[in-house]
Amino acid sequence: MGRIRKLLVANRGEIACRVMRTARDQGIATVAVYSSADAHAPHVKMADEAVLIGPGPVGQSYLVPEKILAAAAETNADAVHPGYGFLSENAAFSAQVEAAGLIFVGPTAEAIDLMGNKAAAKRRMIDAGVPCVPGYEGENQEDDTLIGEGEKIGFPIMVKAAAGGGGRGMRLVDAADGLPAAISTARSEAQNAFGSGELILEKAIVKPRHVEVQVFADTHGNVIHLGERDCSVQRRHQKVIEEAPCPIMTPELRDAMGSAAVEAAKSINYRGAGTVEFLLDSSGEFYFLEMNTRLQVEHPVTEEITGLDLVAMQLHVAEGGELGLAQEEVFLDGSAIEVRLYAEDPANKFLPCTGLINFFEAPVRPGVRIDAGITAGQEISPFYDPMIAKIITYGETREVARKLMVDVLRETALFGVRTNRDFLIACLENDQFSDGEFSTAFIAEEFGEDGFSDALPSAAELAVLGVRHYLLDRDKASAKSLNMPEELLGFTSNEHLHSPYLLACQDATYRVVVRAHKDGSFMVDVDDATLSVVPRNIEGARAVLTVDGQAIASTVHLAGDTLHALVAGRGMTCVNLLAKARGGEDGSDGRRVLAPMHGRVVDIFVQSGDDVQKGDRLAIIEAMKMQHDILAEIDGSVDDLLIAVDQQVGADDLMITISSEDE
Ligand code: MV4
Repeated sequence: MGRIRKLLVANRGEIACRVMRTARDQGIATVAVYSSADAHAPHVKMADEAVLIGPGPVGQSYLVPEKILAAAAETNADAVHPGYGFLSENAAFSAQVEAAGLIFVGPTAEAIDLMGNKAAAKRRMIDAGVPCVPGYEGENQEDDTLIGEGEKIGFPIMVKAAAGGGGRGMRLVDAADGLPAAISTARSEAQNAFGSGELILEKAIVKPRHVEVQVFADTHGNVIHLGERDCSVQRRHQKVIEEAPCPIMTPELRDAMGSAAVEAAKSINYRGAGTVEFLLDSSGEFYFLEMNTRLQVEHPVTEEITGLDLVAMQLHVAEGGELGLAQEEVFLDGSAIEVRLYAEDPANKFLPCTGLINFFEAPVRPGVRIDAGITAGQEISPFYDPMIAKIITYGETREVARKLMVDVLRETALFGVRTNRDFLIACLENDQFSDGEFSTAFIAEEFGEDGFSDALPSAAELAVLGVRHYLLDRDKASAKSLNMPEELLGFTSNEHLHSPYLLACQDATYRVVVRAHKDGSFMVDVDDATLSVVPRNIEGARAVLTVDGQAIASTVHLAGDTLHALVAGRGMTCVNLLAKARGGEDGSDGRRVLAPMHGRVVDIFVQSGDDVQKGDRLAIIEAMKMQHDILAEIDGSVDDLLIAVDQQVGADDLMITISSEDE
């Protein structure tokens, strides 16, 4: 094994970017692989070279070892980092990479294979003296044997597929009479899902915490642990919030769990980064669950409290280097929390959402780290995981990190797809969470299984939405005509200008009337209430308005008819139904796409001859520091493209012509 000069990253999104960042820091050249759905993705832009490996579906691109190996050969890469997911825990892939004479930045095929089978892994752990949940993990899979063993264990029992993982193929059985049926359905499900019907049985631990230990091993026999992470806040086996250290950890328990994790890694001759998962019960007993043989999504919280770069350590160990860090030299300092920002709809059973991200701004300040693999202007496609970004905060204490996270999330404006942002804030502000007193049942118990609805907007928030709408309309009007009569701009001599809005917002409709005063303030009617609004500070997309004396921050982005807004830290989307009803008021009839205002073309997404559908984004114009999407109003095909990137356009300039099929 020698030095890595060129690293191929067999992944996409934030983890591909994360790995490349360290490689670049170390002077290692990087190769990205990408599917055609990811042609404009950040990981492709970030790499020194990029190889197209197939169409969007993972089965034809990121999951095909041959395509990755061909890309490595073509670019002369000498090492492959698998990231997480995809091929990262595929034993055959590790072997294939090595057979091709390349370094696999991960464990051997044997270690991956062994940990991929719960029965074999558990037998090995029991031999190594690692505490395991009492149960049955024998080779005899006869019904009578399993039922007899189940009765010995005592109920409730977990029936798990030996080849499963992460909660897939798992069943809880409360009493003896349910066991035979659970065994037969679990077996056939496991056979279908994993190609093996092998089962294990375990005593069920009630409301455990999920605590996992980060381990690291080199190829010289050195194995250390880097402390633990608490990942109990999960929804249907998908992690939502992770933190380090575990809030209820003691030095004694950490030593015991850490030593058990190190023994686990030693017993399988492990190398590289690994995670040993434990269940921790309410009495403080812990039990080995499984070992993940990859770098994990939540590794940043460990990096934050140890000050180590886990990817750098992976690369070093993969080159054959020694860890060079003894257990006594690992110090855990402070507290870190990570949340996973997903494109999903908490109000609709958390279903994943797809679509264009047209605005993404998160505050970057000391103690805040954002690992994102997507930028504004990019699509969340249906092919991949809906995780948009990981936000990590660090503080001297857990409470500092928690409060900082709430603030950061409140200020994170992400428009275009629904996200779990508000749900994350609700979790972080829940008393159980802030007390550190939670288990894997936290989300189900506190929020229910299938939904989380946003609160309805308050009158003050609606007043903000109304005024921001009004200001955008006024800017648009003034951009169209620089010598417009003052009264149209809202500065009438004595009469108030009266602008009615009908805002469809969070499933309800509100009548909001904005009356502009000549001193720049507003009176706003929201249904039956009247509020006074005074602009304090307006800077591009962001503004602070005082509503009846209370300062409210907001960030807005107008995409077509829809105003995406972050108001007082809450995300909301509203459509002005009156403007929608007026339609075509600006003279473009869909076939002739006119510039809505004076501005600069920052991006163009179509070429002559492209077919477009109503709603497709054609271009982006920037005016007054705000970006405006130009959307197709009709289905058709692009005839003329009269603009170029960076060109200035005037209001009502013809930019694009579209011919529709039914002409
Ligand atoms: C368990 C358990 C209770 N008792 N095993 C779920 C994911 C998979 N890695 C193992 N899982 C569990 N195994 C026994 N014997 C409870 C869970 C469990 C869980 C574990 C970790 C994190 C979240 C969880 C949510 C529900 C159930």
